[in-house]
Amino acid sequence: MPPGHPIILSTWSFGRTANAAAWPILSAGGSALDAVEQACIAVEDDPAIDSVGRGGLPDASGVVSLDGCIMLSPRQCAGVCFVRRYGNPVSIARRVMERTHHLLLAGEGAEEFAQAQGFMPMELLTDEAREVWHKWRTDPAQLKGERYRGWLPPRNVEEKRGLSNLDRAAAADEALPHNRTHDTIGVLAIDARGTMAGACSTSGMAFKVPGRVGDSPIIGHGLYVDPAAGAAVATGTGELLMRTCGCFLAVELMRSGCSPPAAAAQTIERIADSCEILDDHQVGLITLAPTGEWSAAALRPGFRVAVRMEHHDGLAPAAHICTPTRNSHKTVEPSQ
Ligand code: SD4
Repeated sequence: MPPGHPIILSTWSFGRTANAAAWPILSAGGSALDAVEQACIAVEDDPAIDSVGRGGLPDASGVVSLDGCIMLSPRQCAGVCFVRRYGNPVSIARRVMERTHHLLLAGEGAEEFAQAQGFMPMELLTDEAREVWHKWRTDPAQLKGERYRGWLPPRNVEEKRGLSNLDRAAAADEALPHNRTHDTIGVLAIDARGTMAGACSTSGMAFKVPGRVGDSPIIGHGLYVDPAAGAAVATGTGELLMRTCGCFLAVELMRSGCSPPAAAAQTIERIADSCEILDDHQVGLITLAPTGEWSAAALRPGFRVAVRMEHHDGLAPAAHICTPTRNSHKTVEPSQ
């Protein structure tokens, strides 16, 4: 993107809220780093959004744990995971990036670091989220351990209660079963000076096994930014992205000459080739080149990207949806 023309891209319909919070920063000549942080904060701080920040649905034991990361370049990035007492993981991750030599802080250590940095602790579990968890916990199918396969959480529930807040045009697609749990806020931006940054934030899978951490706080899995090659951010079933180092793969494809549409499409096809894809799995991936060219791909229909730039503020569907016949995974028998 030529300097002077900022752009911000955020996952899902609530990405418009994120973009609206960040646009004043970008349009006033502010930094992409501030913009992506502010975009995530806007969604983290909305208790009505039950897949990010305070108000997120809890794990199987009823505890909310948050993950997030932020990235400017391989030298400037960090994440935090399994944060149970602070509501803005992306801001804590930014402090880890700016004030430590570490890349990832987890659990109690991340919380102690947040406290030392002056962040205010808060209760992340809202009454509404507790009620949804309680219903899940007492669901006969869950108690029998069949429908949810023991400890495996039911997928695709995270966005249910947020639907009333969604753009009406997108709501029908996003109500499809495979789109309902996949609501990480992932953001990529280029500022007026041409600097790229990215961030993502999530409460992860609803009713996950306590201790489960997904792709969103892990550099290279849920987010990757390399000013020399491009940036990618992802949402959806974290395990699929982690099995393939999804965002790193997308950026490496751009480094080796792929356009953003080709890099996004090839990454999604690789995921489908490498992993067992269940009916309600979803992955959405946004790719952005340093030139400002961007694209998105998804395993299934329904993924949308909120796009904001000068004279444009809208929602766009993924340009590429996974080829359906590709979902044939193979397992490898270990040698005796
Ligand atoms: C995760 N990718 O924890 C994140 C969150 C998400 O549907 O998108 N959930 O797997």
